Amino acid sequence: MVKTALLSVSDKTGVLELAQALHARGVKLLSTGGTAKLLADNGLPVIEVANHTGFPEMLDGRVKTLHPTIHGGLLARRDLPEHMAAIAEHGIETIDMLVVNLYPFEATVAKADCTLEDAIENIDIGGPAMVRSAAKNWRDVVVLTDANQYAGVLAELNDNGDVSTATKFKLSVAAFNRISAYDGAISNYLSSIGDDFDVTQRAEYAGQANSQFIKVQDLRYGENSHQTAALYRDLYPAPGSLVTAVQLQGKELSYNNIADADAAWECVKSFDVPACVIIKHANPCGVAIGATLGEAYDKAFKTDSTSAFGGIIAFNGVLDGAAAAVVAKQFVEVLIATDYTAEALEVFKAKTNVRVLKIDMSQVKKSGSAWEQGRNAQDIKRIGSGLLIQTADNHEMDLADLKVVSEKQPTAEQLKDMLFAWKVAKYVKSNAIVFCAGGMTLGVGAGQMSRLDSAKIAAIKAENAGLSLQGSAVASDAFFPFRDGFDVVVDHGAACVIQPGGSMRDDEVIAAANERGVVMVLTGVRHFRH
Ligand code: 93A
Repeated sequence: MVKTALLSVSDKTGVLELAQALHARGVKLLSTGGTAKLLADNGLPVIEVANHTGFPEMLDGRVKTLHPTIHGGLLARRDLPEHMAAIAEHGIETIDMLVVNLYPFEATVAKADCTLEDAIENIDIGGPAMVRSAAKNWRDVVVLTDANQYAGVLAELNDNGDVSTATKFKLSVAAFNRISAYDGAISNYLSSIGDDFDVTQRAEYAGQANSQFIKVQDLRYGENSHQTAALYRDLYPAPGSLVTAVQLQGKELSYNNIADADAAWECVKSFDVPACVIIKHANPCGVAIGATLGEAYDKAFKTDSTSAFGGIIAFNGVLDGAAAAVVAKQFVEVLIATDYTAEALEVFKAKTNVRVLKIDMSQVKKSGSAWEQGRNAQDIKRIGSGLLIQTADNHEMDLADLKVVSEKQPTAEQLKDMLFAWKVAKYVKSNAIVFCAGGMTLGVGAGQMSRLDSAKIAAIKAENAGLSLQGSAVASDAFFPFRDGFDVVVDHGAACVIQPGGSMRDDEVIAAANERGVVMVLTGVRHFRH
């Protein structure tokens, strides 16, 4: 039987109605300052915790409920005579229901102007302590930690005069889950600050050290229609990341749309000149840079116009009406840009299915003219009953690290082409072979188990698109284990090759470059992507 309830909530939603219903059932109400005031102002007979314990609230409210009279009342096991005798000896009454929601720590640190002091003051101590006491003693105490639980518990009380053991256990589990999430948020926030405790702006730590996720939405299904799925985002998403996108129009995003949109966006935002990336099945099927986004799109589309059908297209700038009109000629699933002109939006209005996403980059720091990548971003992959976690592949090529290992030196134009190809290869699933020239992809070989096959496929795709590979640049995401893959790309016209190096047979591969009069540049870093 619920005879006494203690209510102490920061979020007062629904608490008055709950207290009224409890009072109507003859339940004695105990409460803390703000909550007690709300109940008293609405005519409910409520006993302030300070009066109940005989100990005043102190230290600006930091000590309110941290008192043996409260915790004894919550923790005493009703089935143990020694427990009941002990509390009786100290004049402690049992508390059968606890209604608590915590200081809004998560909401506080999510504010852009949150200071460390704000965050610290919003770490609830007394609330979680009571929740833990009640949840530990779950057979005897009903613990409510979310306004969504009130109606169900009241209905059960009204129907049966008590709350079932099964419900009490569920509520206890929910209570410990809440405390765990709350402590996780505190630990994440503080960890992300590191040594930099003078930090005041949330943006300073956004995107770092995240291990807590918030559900954004359920998705209609997963990769296939028999799979269920949902989208979660980091508690503190990095500004300019895909999860910060605003959908301006179009059908609901699917699981595959989101995965591909992320691949497109991550690739396109790595360029510091107007660029366009077209993605199909997680791989770029066209990437190009140009004087304008429209030009970049034209070139990207030419790489593989067959695969581009139904693609996900991303731009690293504001899309204007002229470019939008050209893009709208093809079947596009998802469009991403930093913004759109009114004319561009008008073009897509008629195409109501096209999902148009806008990603605000105004909060993203720049190094030179390029957007900075999120610091310490994590890459997480689920495996059977486990996780693989790594720092994201944010390695940026430093020109000084490039080593020309061939006798032939690259021209300025070849160097540009190779660096472009290298940038693209980073976003192509391994084994990746990418032919490029003039700031556009010519053939992309992706996701093959052998580098040799990726090389052949990249060449076939260029041929299918009617693109010449004569004098082209090739990037390979990892070293050539044998000279065979290298020979294939040169057979098809490659004049310069950029690759990490590091193979046991580097000498053989470099000798092949010299034999065939091709430029070879080593990066010393590989970009596997699985
Ligand atoms: O400052 S506390 O950590 N110390 C306490 O003893 C304490 N007791 C309850 N925070 C404490 N609370 C929290 O106060 C509750 O978790 C709840 O979020 C809030 C309700 O305060 P009020 O009723 O004054 O609005």
